Amino acid sequence: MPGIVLRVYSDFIDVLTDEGARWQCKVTGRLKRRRRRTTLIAAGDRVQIKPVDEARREGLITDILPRKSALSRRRPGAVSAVEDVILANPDEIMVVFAAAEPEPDLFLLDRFLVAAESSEIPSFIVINKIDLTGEDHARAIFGLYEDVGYPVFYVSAKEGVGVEALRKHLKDHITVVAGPSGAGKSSLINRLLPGLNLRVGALMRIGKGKHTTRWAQLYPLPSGGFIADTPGLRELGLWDIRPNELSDYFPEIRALAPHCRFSDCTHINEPGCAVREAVARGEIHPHRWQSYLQLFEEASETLST
Ligand SMILES: Nc1nc2c(ncn2[C@@H]2O[C@H](COP(=O)(O)OP(=O)(O)OP(=O)(O)O)[C@@H](O)[C@H]2O)c(=O)[nH]1
Ligand SMILES: [Mg+2]
Ligand SMILES: [Zn+2]
Repeated sequence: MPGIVLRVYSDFIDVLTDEGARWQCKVTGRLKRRRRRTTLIAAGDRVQIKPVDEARREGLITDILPRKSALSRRRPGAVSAVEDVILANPDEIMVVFAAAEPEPDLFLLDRFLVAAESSEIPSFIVINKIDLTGEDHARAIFGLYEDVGYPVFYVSAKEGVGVEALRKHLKDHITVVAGPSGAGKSSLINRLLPGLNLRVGALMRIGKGKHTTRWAQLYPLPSGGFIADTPGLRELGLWDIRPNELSDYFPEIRALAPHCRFSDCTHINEPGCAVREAVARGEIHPHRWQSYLQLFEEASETLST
């Protein structure tokens, strides 16, 4: 029976079959022994299952289909480069950051956007907790992303502000909700899907490195499709990005690159670089330029491993 993985927790995998039944499954030993440099199975993966116990809806996963896309990072702490799949087969990425608590880390935000661009998955940004700062203050911080061309929604999960506009934006496909811990991802999903009652973190926990959401999990939307909650990430190492392709993943740099003198310009030190000229004229935001330089260096360093 074909189905989709709703969540993976330790050895158990919840699968929703295309017929709409929920099964608790394990993976066959044969699949586990496959050589791989990526996550064996992740929420969002398409699978084939066979029943083991019909009455208890327990089954075995006999095949994991190739992923058509993935939101991934480099597995933290791995000796050699290993892909850590956050969610398999997302159609869209909703990047959630808080206007405050935790303080916004724009470098981390750029990493999420670059991860999305490199996987060719459309993304949009949601700034939560505007009740703490006011919308104007939030726009002053994040408005630069609107200038780059990303849709930005300003919301408060706590007060329900902006949630309707967000709901209208969701399509009947898989939207993965990603961002730092404590940004309010689960709180927002609770607003979007009343009755779900996902666990949200206690305020006192923020900043102490505790994650409230422990597994990525898909939730069916009444309008069709799924929304996927994921655990908050503190770091997002680049996965499979070469330095010379990085400029493709910054839309405002990508747009100018054809005007550089050299077609393979990396915009670091080549003469006749249209990108650096735009930086000098203030047409590329200084923060985004710093981010580009930092990620370029990181991509150059990890190239060899
Ligand atoms: N003031 C305010 N607090 C919020 C808002 N949304 C969420 N919070 C609080 O922020 C804290 C974290 O919320 P969560 O929804 O658990 O955050 P998360 O992004 O799911 O965190 P992880 O699961 O750890 O990744 C909780 O104490 C929420 O009550 C908001 O709009 N305004
Ligand atoms: Mg959560
Ligand atoms: Zn250039």
